[in-house]
Amino acid sequence: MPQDWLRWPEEQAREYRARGFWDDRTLDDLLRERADRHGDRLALVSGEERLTYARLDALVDRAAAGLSALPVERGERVLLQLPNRDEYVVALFALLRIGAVPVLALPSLGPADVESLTRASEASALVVAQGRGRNDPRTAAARIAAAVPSVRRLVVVGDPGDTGGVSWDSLLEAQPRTRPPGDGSATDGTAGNGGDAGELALLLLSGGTTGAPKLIPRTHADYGYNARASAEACGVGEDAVYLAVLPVAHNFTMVSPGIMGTLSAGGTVVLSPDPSPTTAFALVGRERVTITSLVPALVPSWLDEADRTGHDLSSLRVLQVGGSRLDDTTARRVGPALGCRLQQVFGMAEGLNNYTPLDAPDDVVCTTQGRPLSPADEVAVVDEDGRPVPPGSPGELLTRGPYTLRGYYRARELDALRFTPDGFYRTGDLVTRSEHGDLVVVGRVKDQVNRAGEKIAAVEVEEQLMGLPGVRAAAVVGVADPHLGERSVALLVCDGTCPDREAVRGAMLERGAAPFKVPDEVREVAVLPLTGVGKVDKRRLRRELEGV
Ligand code: AMP
Ligand code: DBH
Repeated sequence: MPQDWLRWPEEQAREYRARGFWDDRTLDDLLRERADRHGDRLALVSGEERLTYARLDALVDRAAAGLSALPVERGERVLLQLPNRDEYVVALFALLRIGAVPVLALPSLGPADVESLTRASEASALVVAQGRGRNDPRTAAARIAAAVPSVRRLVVVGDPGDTGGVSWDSLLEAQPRTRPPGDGSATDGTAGNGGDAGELALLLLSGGTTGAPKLIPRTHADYGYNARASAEACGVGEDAVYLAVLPVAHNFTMVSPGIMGTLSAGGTVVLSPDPSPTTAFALVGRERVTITSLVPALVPSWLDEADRTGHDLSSLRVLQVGGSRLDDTTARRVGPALGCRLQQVFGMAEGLNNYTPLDAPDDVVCTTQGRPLSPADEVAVVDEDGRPVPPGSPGELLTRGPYTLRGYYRARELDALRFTPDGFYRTGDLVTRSEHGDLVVVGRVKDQVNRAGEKIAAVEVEEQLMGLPGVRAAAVVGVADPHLGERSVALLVCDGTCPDREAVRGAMLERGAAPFKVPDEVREVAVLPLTGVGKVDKRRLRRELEGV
C-alpha cells in the first residue's frame, strides 16, 4: 500500500515495540481474544439487545462476510455515520476484520460535512441509519452516493427506502467463512511500522481549524495501545460496565477508554440512545454501570437530576468529564452529588490523552485537566518562538508519542504547519504545566469555537457568512457561556441590511451545514478590530464580547 501519510520514524517505532507499547495485534484481535477467552460474558447492551462476546464475535463474522460480498475490499475506506446502537459496534469491527478502514462520522454532522469527508477519504461505501424528517441521514447519503465517484455502495441500518441502498440486515444473511479461533490477520512483521498492526486502522475527523476536513489516521498498534493503556489508567477491567452517553463515533467514547478500551479489557459496554440523565440513570441502575463519560455542558443537568432520581447510582465509580474545560466549581460538585470519583480527561482525536489520576487529591482532580497517559508521551509547553516556558506559565502544548499522529491523512501542506520539524504535533491549546506535570487548559491558539465539546472551525463558518448577500466582513468567535462552555458569536460588517440570525440559520442549513455550526448570536458591527499585521484581532473581540 503506498504510504500517503506520515508515520513514526522506523527507529521510534522499534522503540515503542521494544518497550511494549505497541504489539502485533489488530484492533479486531482485541475483540477476538476476549471472545475466545470468555465468550459467554456480556460484551454489549443496546436497547433490548444483549450480546455476549461470542455472539458479538459471530455477528461481526457475518457482517464481515456480508461486507466482503458487496464487495468492500481490504484497504478501502467506508464511512460510518451511526447513532449509539449495537450495529455501530458490529459494523466497526466487521470493517476492521476485513481490513477495510472505517471513517468515523458523528451523527450531528450536516450533509455538507459528510460529503466533504466522503470525498477526502475517497470512501467506497457509506453506512448510515434510517432517520426521520428533514434530517434523515438517508436522504443526504443517497445524494452523496450519486455525486461522489468513489462511492459504490450505500448500506442503511433500517429501511433503505428509495435510496438504492442495501439494508444492514440483508448483509447479515451472508455465510461467514469458517476460521479457527484466534486467527487474526497475518502479522508477519514485515509491512510498515509493525506488520498489519502498523497499518492504517481507522480515520477520525479532527475538530479542525480550517474549512477542509482533516482526517486523522490511526493505526492498529497506536489505537490499540491508546485503548489498553486508557483502560488501565481508568481502572477499567473485566468487571467494568462502561456507559456510552456521548456519540459512539467520538474519540472520547471510542478509546478513552470508551468502547475499545472496555472491550479490550473484557468489560461490558452499554449504549445510551441519548445523553439525558433520565435515560442514563435508568441504565446505570439496571446495568450496574461503573464508569461513563460526559462533556462539561451535560454535567449540571446530571448533577441536578442526581438529587431527585429514584434510580440506584451506587455502582458508579468514575465519572469522566472532558472535551472542553470543566469549571472548578462544577467539578467539586461531582463527587458529592453522584457518590463517585471525578476524572478529568483532556484528549484529542489526534492522540494525546491526559487523565487526572484516580487516586489524586481532590484539588488536583477538580482544578487540572490531567497528566499524559503514557510514560512515552513527550510534551512541551512553548512560547510563540517555540521556546519552552517555565512551569506554571502559559504556552502552546506540543506533543509526540506512541499514539499521537505524525501527520494528517493526505495533507502534507497542512502537516508543515501543524507539526514541528521533529514531529511534535502543535495542539493549538494554551496550557500551563505544574512541576508535577499536571496540565491546565487556559485557552487556545487555534481559531476554533468549542461549543459544548463540539469543535467549530471559525473560518469555515466565516466562509459561509461571507457568501451571504450584503456581508462584507465576518468574524466568528467563541465567547464564554455558562451552559455551552463557549457559544459562537458572529460579527458581521454589512452593506445595507444585515442578515439576522434566522436568515443566517436558514442559509447555512440550506447549504447543508450542521445545525450546531449556526452561530448562537449574530451581531452587526461597523468595523472589525485588526491586529498589527491586519488580521482580525479575535483575542480583542473575545475580550470585548466577554466584557459586556
Ligand atoms: P478534537 O480535535 O475534536 O479531537 O478536539 C480536541 C480538542 O478539544 C483539544 O485540543 C482541546 O482544545 C479540547 N479539549 C478536549 N478535552 C478538553 C478538556 N478536558 N479541557 C479543555 N479542552 C479540552
Ligand atoms: O475533545 C476530544 O476530542 C476528546 C476529549 C476527551 C478526546 O478526543 C478524547 C478524550 O479522547
